[in-house]
Amino acid sequence: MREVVAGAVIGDGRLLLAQRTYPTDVAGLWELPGGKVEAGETREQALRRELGEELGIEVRVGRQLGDPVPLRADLVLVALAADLIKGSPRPEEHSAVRWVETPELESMAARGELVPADAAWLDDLIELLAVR
Ligand code: 523
Repeated sequence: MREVVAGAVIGDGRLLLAQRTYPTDVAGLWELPGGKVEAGETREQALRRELGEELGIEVRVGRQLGDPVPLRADLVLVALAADLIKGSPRPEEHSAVRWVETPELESMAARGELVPADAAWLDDLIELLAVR
């Protein structure tokens, strides 16, 4: 079983979303940025590496957010809360990034603009934003 780790990155009280470019079924939709955990890495190390490579940011990784979401028989997606500590996200592998507050997140979810797996965490994300 492989894991994909996704970061619920908070900066200035807002949540970071990144727009996917592939695969075609989710291209154009918005996700919590992250990627696959490599052999020998912890989830935290994988998330810090992916956010550095994809967006050029440094984060402090916190607790697991919500429940893991099965992607395929051999792949599961796990979200971790994180705080931006350094840098300003520049999309290297995404088409765009944006920082959102709860109302915008809710409208995006209602319009079906979130990657389906990530949409399962909507309530957890709203709760995370409420305590920041
Ligand atoms: N998701 C997903 N939500 C989400 C992420 C980061 C990933 O549903 N927030 C899915 C999309 C892909 C799979 O997880 O089906 C792998 O994510 P990807 O492509 O971001 O991971 P990489 O970059 O490590 O993997 P490859 O480029 O595919 O090697």
